[in-house]
Amino acid sequence: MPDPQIAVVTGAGSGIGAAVAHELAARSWTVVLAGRRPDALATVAAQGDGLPGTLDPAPTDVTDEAAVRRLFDQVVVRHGRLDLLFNNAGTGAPPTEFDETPLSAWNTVVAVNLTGVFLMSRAASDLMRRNERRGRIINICSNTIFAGTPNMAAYVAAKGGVFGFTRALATELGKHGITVNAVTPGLTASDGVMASPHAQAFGFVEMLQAIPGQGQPRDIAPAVAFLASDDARWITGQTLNVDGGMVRW
Ligand code: 4PL
Repeated sequence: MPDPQIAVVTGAGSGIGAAVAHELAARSWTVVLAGRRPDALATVAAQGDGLPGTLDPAPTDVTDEAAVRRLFDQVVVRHGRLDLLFNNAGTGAPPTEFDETPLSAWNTVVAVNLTGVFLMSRAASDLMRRNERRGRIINICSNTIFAGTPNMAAYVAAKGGVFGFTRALATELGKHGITVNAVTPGLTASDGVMASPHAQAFGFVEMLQAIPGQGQPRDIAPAVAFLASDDARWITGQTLNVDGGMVRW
């Protein structure tokens, strides 16, 4: 058996993060589950029992620089290297017109969705370079950056930042054998969305989709697994829209 490939997945305690962790474990990856809630990470690990790969919980807040450093120290000690960083952790805010968005909500949304991606990518690329292995970074963005979806300006702005950061990082890291790509899901029936007022928006987005139905985390995971695979080795700086055809651009 070849050595397993090692991934870090953020926001792994629920939704798209959990689905991607299971998809990678089904493909025999070792997946470090990063997230804030130890109980949720333990549940995701238990649900993956019986898959050929390994699920290794590592409680982490991606906005905390010291916690991010500890996470990658742990990756080195336990697994010795890193092949994939999947930046999935994200948060929304209650739907609000932009001029009624409190600064505190704006700052939280930017911290988790954008600054977290910066902190995680910086630490991960250090490790990928040091090990002189090819590496992959995949960022979860959102189709709202194309639609300009109303009443979520902080989120659209932060995800637009992720879109730009993906291109900038791809340019800088290509020479180190690291590809950087993004996936833009549409509204997805994840735990986070279903617990929020955004769950009310499915009727609207389904009206715009080419394919009827509600996007599920399992509909997003295979696209991420493809970008993580060697089949995607010549793809970098790209953004793949996975939304049932709501946005065509
Ligand atoms: C179309 O990523 O893609 C609402 C909330 N509507 O978070 C999203 C759409 C939301 C979306 C999203």
